[in-house]
Amino acid sequence: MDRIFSGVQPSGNLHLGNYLGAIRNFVRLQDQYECIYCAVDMHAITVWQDPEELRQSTRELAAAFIAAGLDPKSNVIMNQSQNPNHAELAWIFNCVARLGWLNRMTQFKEKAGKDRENASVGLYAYPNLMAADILAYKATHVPVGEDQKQHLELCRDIAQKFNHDFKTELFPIVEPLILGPATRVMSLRDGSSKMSKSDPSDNSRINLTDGPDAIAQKIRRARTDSEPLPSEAAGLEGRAEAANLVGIYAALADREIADVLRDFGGSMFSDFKGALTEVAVDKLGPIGEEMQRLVADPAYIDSVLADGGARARAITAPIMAEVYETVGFIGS
Ligand code: AQP
Repeated sequence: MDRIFSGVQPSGNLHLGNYLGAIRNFVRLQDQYECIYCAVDMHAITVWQDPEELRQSTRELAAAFIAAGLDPKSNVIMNQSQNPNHAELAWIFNCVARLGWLNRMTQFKEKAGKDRENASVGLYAYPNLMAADILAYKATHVPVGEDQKQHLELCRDIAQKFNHDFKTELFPIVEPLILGPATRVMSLRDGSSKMSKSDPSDNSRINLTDGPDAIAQKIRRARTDSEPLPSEAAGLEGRAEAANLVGIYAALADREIADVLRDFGGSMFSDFKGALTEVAVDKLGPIGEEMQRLVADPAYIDSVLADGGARARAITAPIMAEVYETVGFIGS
């Protein structure tokens, strides 16, 4: 059976983009693949995290995985730091990846911003750790949102260079799985920027823990234009905010965009926003409630993560032994 690895950073404010771009697809893929789903806490600390909040966000993310429908028995659910093989392989990949490759990564440029000199080395080398996360398991498929495409291309380059340099076929060339009509959910306040955990405006995103009132208020306040909705997808061209809301509706209602526009073409946003609120509350409400129930039992969450960690280490140990042998290290 092919193997999936994917991760989400436990950096708080888990949102609708993380759900539609990643977590929901994890759930849909769990019956077709052997899956490892990870709260990537080592990625999270590439920017400052308060230790107690990191612990809390890690448990919240594990709760979101389970509340969204992932079975912790048939999938590995863990936090990244439970398995030191990720960091170990990342070091080897630091020696395989080229500076020029990392210099092209747009996410580093966006996150480091103008204060590049002050960014952590970890933030810069983040894609090498991401490649190690995936390849330590010889995972073949990685479900992600659109924004991670470039990092996955780098992961393929690293696998290819390692295999070439050491004359081996040790690492698979991974395939991204970018699925559904909402692979890049945009901010509710600005249709040109991605919905993101780190956006200072809470109104820019729908958090998975938002209750019905907060969801309704954020959708009501979501930026739109003054035109009615078009009847065909082509009419969304150049209307980023409208396209975003229609894409979110289609994803949550499990319908095609064309089909949604057949129903809502000609409607004003006030009507459409009412329908969007209904479907968002209907789909996200039960997940948020279940998350709250689960995080109230940290001992249970920690046991899921520890069990996942042990199973993860058992998968990567023989792969790391192969890597050591290939690279010329003595020991295991
Ligand atoms: N807006 C989005 N639309 C669709 N998918 C998204 N993802 C993130 N934002 C969107 C997908 O969620 C998964 C986990 O992302 P991450 O936690 O690794 O970090 P990120 O991509 O940097 O996400 P954020 O939420 O925007 O965090 P910050 O603000 O810290 O940068 C990935 O599969 C990602 O594609």
